[in-house]
Amino acid sequence: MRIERVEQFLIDMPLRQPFETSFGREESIHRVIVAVHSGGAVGYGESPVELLPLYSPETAETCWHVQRDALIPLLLRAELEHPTEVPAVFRPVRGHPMAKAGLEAAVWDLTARQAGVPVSRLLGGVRERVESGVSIGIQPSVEGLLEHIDAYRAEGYRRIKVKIRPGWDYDVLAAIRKRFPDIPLMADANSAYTPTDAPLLRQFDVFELLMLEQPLAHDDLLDHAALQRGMSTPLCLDESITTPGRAREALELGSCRIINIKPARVGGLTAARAVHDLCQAHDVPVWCGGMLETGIGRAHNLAAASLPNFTLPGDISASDRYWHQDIVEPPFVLNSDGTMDVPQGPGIGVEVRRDRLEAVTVRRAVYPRGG
Ligand code: OSB
Ligand code: MG
Repeated sequence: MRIERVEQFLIDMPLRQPFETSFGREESIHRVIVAVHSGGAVGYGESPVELLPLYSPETAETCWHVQRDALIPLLLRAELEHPTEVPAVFRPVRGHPMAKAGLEAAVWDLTARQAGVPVSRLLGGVRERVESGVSIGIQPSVEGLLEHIDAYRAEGYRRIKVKIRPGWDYDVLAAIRKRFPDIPLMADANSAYTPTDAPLLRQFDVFELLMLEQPLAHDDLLDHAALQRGMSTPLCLDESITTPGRAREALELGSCRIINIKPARVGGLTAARAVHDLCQAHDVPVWCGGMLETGIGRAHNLAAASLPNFTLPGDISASDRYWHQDIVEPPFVLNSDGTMDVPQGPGIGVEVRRDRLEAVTVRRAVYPRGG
């Protein structure tokens, strides 16, 4: 297969509710959507980058630049048999996993559409439904947070994740446990603590959390290993796992007992599957994280989450938890049992509404083969 044309869209899409984490507050998402064309078919992918390098070192502008000047020229010269060959095409370019992941995702969608199979099947997925959890940002008040938890529980979400940071942590978790003693609960610090906070973090053990996600530095493995040795709560790494190699190091060091796999953070679905396989060999469960994706990235995340070792509920929530109107149709909905269907149609199994995509596009570029 030859990619004949690549389109890039920088979008700015308002969130229904602002999302606040230890690193900042977002009211709308800025990210790069790509479309790859071949033989009259089109595949879509999403790079869930942000405006500023606060979660990941990548940004919307670095993604745009690296795709335009480095990755798209490589893709437009390649001859591909299968999407798993894309990482080798991109190998000369160091880093920039999200920029790579968006393009690779589009090739997965295109290839699966041409073969008439879902991306999930092409990847080796085994599940037609995955368990959904929800990630709740930092709220103006504890009472407000408890109300959100109540509402999401009523909708059916199977696990609640709350964002924490210094000053919004122990007392908040204690209030949640008082109101909801038994719910599957976890906390995500997005690297807001340092090793000197270990005595406080160890106190979280009383809350019997499913896990504590990325308490320490975004690129650390050693301090997490030391913290894990002193805590009964399983640690889960998100930011620190940027490649399958980093996952191998974390598993060898004992830096965590669970890994949050975001396909975009590790460079794409091929790398996500490699991290999944490594964790499975180490008996370490994984779950699929999210980056407030549009329906395009959400569909690719669902395909990843259909792999067998994704045994914990993921941050793959319904479209209406994020958007007034998603850019795909049908939107993603939560089943009453708290699961979400993995689309079974060709490719990502949902249709991209070009009119809606264009309505949120703030910059567009087209790159023809040989152009
Ligand atoms: O740390 O998992 C994270 C959103 C943006 C950046 C980082 C994270 C998140 C979330 C939201 O937790 C997950 C989602 O609902 O997509
Ligand atoms: Mg996280």
